[in-house]
Amino acid sequence: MFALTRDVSDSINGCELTHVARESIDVELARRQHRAYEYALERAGCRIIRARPAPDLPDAVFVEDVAVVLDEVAIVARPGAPSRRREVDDVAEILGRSRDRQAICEPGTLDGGDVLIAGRSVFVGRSVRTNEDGIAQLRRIVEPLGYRVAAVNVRGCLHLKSAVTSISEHQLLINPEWADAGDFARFDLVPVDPSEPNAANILSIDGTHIYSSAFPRTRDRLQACGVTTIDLDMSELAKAEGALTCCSIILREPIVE
Ligand code: CIR
Repeated sequence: MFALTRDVSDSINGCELTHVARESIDVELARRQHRAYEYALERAGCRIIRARPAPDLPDAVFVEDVAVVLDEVAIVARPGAPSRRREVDDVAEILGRSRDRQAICEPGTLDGGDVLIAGRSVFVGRSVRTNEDGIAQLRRIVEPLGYRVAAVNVRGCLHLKSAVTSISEHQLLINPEWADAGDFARFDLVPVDPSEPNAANILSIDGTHIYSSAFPRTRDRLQACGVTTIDLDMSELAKAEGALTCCSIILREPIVE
């Protein structure tokens, strides 16, 4: 497996923020935390492929948002925040070397953080970043390939994957205040501890679960369900409103380097 990542940009203190107040980010500490994240990805069996650094693009580390990758096709996103649109070029170029590539076009907007893939189901959040046109374009690209797209509502957070992520094929971690549990009725749902609203983002790769050390109560809930986590301190990227899934794109097919 491969994980596409991108270094923390020098300009990260100019990042987009929607639901969190601006706090100073220690860039060097953010880089160390990001390296530890890459190391955890390696422990999970991924080979790291880094996109070229983009020092002038503050949010470039959050590669998840710029593409949605399925085995059959890479869909280049059109981020809802105009400041993030130039992030797509390098990542699209890398992905296009090894697979068919499609793109979300104006007037559609779509952030990869709003797309949760569970088997052949593709859940897309209607969020501040992803609009109906973006969802319709995604549907037109993936449904002919045998995927089923379900648009779901998200509230109170940035992206769908701030509210719900996969633990395994059958199990999701969810903040039911931010996404409706009824939209995910066929899954076993593990709700976050109510005192930890941001705790629903877990990065699960073939049975290895990478998680933030900021959410001990929810981690206890996960452990009670038999889910053991690799815990990382991601304090600096959390100040940029980023979580764990945001910092990589996981691919099963090789990338041509
Ligand atoms: C943004 O607002 O776009 C970035 N500061 C954070 C993006 C986090 N990405 C994600 O949740 N997928």
